[in-house]
Amino acid sequence: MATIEGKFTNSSTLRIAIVIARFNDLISNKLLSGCLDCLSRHGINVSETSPQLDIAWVPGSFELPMVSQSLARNGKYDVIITLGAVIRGDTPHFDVVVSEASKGIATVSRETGVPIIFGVLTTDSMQQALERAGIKNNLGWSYALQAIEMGSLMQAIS
Ligand code: INI
Repeated sequence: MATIEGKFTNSSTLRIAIVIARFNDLISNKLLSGCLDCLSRHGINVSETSPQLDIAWVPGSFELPMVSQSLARNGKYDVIITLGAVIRGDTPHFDVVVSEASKGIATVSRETGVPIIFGVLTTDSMQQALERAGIKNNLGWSYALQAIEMGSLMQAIS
């Protein structure tokens, strides 16, 4: 029997892309800083000149799947992290944006074979979003951890 699982001890070999939405950037920037903190503490070079990390900015969460697809197809990355925030109270088309972002990201991930972490906060209010982006907990940190695990797991499988 083989046990196949991701590891957190050899992250310095992972090639990572972050795709991040500018919409609600008060929140997405906080998710990004939590994410970078976790990556850095796991030995990943997060400097401006890092050869293992690229960050792509898109207008909103709706655009996350398309840019993730382009990055996944170029074969350069072991894992992609998407970051964004869709807030129901401020968004009449909340359901459309969330549904397109989540379905699109899942589809791209399956079709390209590159794991893509769904780091889009979907909340009822700005208060809830703030709580999940740093006031109580920073989910950006968790998304980074999940990315390390999935990137490492896929390396182990292949
Ligand atoms: N994009 C978000 O990431 N969050 C939102 O809450 C949001 N709202 O409120 O509409 C949002 N809209 C922009 C959308 O993602 C696209 O960028 C836009 O429709 C252009 O395609």
